[in-house]
Amino acid sequence: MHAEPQQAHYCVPALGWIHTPLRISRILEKPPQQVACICKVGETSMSLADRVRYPQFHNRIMSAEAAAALIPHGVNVGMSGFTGAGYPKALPQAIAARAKAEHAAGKPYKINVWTGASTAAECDGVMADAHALGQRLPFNTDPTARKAINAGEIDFIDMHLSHVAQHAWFGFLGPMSVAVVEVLGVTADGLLIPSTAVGNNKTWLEIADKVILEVNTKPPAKMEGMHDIYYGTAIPPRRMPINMTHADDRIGEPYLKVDPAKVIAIVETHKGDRDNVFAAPDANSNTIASSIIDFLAHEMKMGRLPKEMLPIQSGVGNVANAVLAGLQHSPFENLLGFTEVLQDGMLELLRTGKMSKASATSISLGAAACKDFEDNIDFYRERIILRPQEISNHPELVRRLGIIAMNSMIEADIYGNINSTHVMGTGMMNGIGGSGDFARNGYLSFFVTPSVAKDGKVSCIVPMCSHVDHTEHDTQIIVTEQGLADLRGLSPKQRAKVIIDKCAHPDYRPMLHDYFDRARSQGAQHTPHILTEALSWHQRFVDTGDMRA
Ligand code: 0RQ
Repeated sequence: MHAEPQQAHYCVPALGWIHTPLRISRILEKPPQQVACICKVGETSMSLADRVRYPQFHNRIMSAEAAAALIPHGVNVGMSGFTGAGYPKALPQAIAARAKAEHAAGKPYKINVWTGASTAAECDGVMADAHALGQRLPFNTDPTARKAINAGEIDFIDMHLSHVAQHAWFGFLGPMSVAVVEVLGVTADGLLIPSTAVGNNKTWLEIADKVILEVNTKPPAKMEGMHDIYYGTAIPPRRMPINMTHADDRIGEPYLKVDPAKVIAIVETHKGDRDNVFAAPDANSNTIASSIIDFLAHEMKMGRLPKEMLPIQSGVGNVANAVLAGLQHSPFENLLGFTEVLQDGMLELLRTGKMSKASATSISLGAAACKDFEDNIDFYRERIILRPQEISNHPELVRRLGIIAMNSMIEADIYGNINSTHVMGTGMMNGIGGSGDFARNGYLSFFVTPSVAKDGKVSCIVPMCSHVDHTEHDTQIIVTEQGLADLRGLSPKQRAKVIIDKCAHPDYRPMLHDYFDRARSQGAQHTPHILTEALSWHQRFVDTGDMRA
């Protein structure tokens, strides 16, 4: 890349085709020596040449810095990425560097970033650290970005993941200037081979004015064929039913499409996804997992769950992973996954044959599972289907297929309302993610949590949730290490008794009974509350650091 500036041949497509570094240096306001490192037409590494088989794109290959220079201040940028997989790895760092340089020069530089779901430190983290993020949607797990969100610096919009693509299409979110999408390669026909996450990439490629492709040469090229990109979605009133009746149906095409004229830059990366480290399941997670599996077996015995079992959705986190690990030793066979994120636990079920096929929008693995996936890609390509998140999380499909939904929560109240997102009612944790898509529409919907947090100073069963993501109408079964509360067919007062007795920690059970008993002696009696006291437990934690009286 360090060719002589005078003889090299450079391109910055958005600025028109340019042949001298001097001209580029004027436009980008960088010295010619730096521009010499930016880009050179037709220069590709061997692996990149293998991956970008569409010759028309070769003269758009450039460095991440040059590509970042093409993204103006203040615009909406769609990025790939879903749960630490398939996010761009080079552009965000270049955008962060550019933001820092602009800020040092007294100029503003922020962009609004829309993704599929969470990314990683090298994406959200670096951009948040450089104060480069204005608005961010729909989900975030990065601690630096979370801090900026809770400091009020980033305008975070917490959305159901199935809503994002259609709201963008409806025009609710405004125009998208640039899409930055990680792909594994480009076919000779100009089709894009999707990466480890599909997320909202299809939509971003369709609605963005300009497209920057990050071609990642690290994930196995043999993932080609694993994806199923459905192009049949339309917006009302022309929407048609989605013709899928089994979780493992393929209804689309293996490639993403892009209008080649929109592609302004191709950037090479060679980097794995975020390493998703899972703690070995602890005693609480194992107890919760056993309760769920026993419950499912009982439901099958009672004829309320079909013998062939229904497809499983599992949220993120250690408890979710422990449930999947527990299924390994369950009596169920030929399981199907219909989920958004495929994590280590589900990969293991596929590996052992306990699960026959899994449908998701993202593969998010720890290092050992990632190696297994890469080493045995031919085996997994036949068993994993990666779809756009508007399909993996589609309420129509979740309801038709009869998904068993299992998601973690922050707290539940005695009536079964669920808070998945806010700590003490005000601080954003990660976002609602896909939990609402599955919880409301699933055949069975579980919410799980340890009964206490913060060394027992916080009860995860409270009189009233400090924020509600899933209402009592969407919650069927709550599970903690203390037990399982089956709320189906119960009135609010019946639910309160079951939740307190089965799920609350013994330290808090008498306090909850006391609250409920006193609430039942005043006010209306459908959903009894003492309004002046309902959030007093949270206030006590804020004031004293302990919810216990
Ligand atoms: O805080 O990290 O400071 O120790 O919350 O808690 O127990 O480690 O649980 O990692 O499974 O996450 C709901 C956040 C659970 C997650 C949530 C504190 C606790 C700890 C994490 P520390 P745990 P998990 C699929 C579906 C919403 C999205 C979703 C989530 C931290 O599962 O984001 O379901 N779900 N998506 O100490 C105060 C309480 C608390 C509490 C726990 N009651 N009050 N703090 N914590 N309970 C994926 C996608 O959609 C992409």
